[in-house]
Amino acid sequence: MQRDKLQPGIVHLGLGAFARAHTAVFTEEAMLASGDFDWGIVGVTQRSDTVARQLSPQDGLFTVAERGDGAAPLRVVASIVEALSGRDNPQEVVDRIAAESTRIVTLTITEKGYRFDPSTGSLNLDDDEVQADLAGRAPHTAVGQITRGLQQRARTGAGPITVVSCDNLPGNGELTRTLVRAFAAALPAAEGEPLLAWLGENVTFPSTMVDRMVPATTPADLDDVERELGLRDEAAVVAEPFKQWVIEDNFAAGRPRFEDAGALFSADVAAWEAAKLRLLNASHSMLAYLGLAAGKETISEAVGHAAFLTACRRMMVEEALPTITLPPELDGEQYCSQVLSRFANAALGHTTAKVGSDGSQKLGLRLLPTIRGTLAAGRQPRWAALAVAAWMHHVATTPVADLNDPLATELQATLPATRTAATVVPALLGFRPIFGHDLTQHEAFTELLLHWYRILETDGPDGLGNEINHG
Ligand code: CS2
Repeated sequence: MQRDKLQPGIVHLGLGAFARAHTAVFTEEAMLASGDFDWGIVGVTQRSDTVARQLSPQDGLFTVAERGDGAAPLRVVASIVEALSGRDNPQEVVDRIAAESTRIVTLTITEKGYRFDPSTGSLNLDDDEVQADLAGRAPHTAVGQITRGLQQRARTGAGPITVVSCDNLPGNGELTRTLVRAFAAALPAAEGEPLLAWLGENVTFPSTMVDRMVPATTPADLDDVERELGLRDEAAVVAEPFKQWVIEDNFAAGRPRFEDAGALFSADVAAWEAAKLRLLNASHSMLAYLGLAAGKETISEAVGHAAFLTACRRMMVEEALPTITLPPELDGEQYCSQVLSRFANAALGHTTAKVGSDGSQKLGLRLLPTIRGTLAAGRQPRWAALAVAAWMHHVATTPVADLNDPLATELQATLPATRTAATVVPALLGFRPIFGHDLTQHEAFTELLLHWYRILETDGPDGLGNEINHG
């Protein structure tokens, strides 16, 4: 890539390992294949400045090291033209979004970064950070940064722009649009009303489905890359060879030719996203919590446990597949087998702790739709209930300081001092931000949770293995 040709055109919020191994790679490939170099990325870190500090002295360059069968040689990616710490330069982030040259904002901020209230599906206006952004400080939340950036664009006449969510959320484009509009609507009317009108005319929010397994980079990964590359790269990332991006083609101000990089443009992103969340992400979470209960450090070790593999496959085939409509291009059985073999990639080192983090934000999107759909069809969501019971066990047996979840304190506060199936299951099932109101009413579902939880607490993973194999 001739970097002097590269012009900034994209602001990316959330510069974690996933963004570097996915979005930045697709963007670079699209620019190389098409010769249109107007899509350099200004990357913004959200909560911590680490990645900005690692990338800046390297001029934004970093290595992607694929791990597993079919891995390509090391690759140095050059599509990031600048890395900014959003925490330390909040006004700069607004200015970059508002710059005339910026035509796309992409986001990988994880589920919790959206600060939405699952009970209303809209912005959590009680959130302290959201309130502080609304009160007029240089914004710290992603939704605040985007909305203030768009507001400045509207004022300066910088023109239309597209906001692209790349997180694992159903209808992520529509959700982002709802949150941005909710932020604008919560501003004083004299500011909010003209902004809402401008948004309607000038900003699109296509939905996307993103897929690539990208673990957190470890010091050992950096040493391996150094040996292979002959240079120390503090911002290197490791990833599986597979990558996929399905995008709704609804861009307000042009876009890179992502199709030249292998992305698929589709009018049916919702079906792709449902398939991915309820097959891949749901079983990922299941393996993470079963794996944590059995002392397995990585997803590949967890899926290597024969009974866990069976439970996972049966959840996908017997419960998730019958409750979704697949996009016509996708063969369900083949997709499930491919997902399981991707999980088995031992070279990736994807940890159960990482995938098991933020369960309160993930369960409702990945597992509960399958449970609700199966119950509505008059069947027992036996396997999905096992995944939820394993999550409950994880929450109830992990000290609050070690529970990696934005709602760790609230979850622990709902739990009684004596923790057995009979106390933990109803307490956690009554936790409304995750389970809402309907699921507590389902006796059959509660029974399934109690059944699995009892086995986990009394017989441990071996007993669980027997029960799964005979189930
Ligand atoms: C994982 C995902 O950490 C998690 O919750 O399930 O990050 C998963 O690796 C990606 O969605 C794969 O595309």
